[in-house]
Amino acid sequence: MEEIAFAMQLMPGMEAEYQRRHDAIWPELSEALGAAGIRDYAIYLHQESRLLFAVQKRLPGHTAHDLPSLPIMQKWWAYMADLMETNPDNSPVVMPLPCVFRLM
Ligand code: RM4
Repeated sequence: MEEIAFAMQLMPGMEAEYQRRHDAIWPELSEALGAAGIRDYAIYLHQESRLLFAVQKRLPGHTAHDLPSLPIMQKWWAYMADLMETNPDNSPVVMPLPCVFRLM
């Protein structure tokens, strides 16, 4: 299973709201992520910079690249757009984080 890490940028003062919305994540969205082959998805917050550090595993044959076209994903991104740095289509600006060390 491959592991992917990326960062996203949270807006000032939105930490609690970001947490609140993820504590109440829509079951349809969780299901869509799972159906796309995403597993063990965690998002950490660097409090000083408000950088969100996301790490997820992807099953072989995953369809994560199809997620942006799903209505549920687009709805979630529209809902989250007031909290995060986004692209014109409401998707979060994603900064890839290459892995530089791993100890198994
Ligand atoms: C984040 C962001 C990501 C999504 C997670 C569940 O705030 O919208 O794109 O994968 O939520």
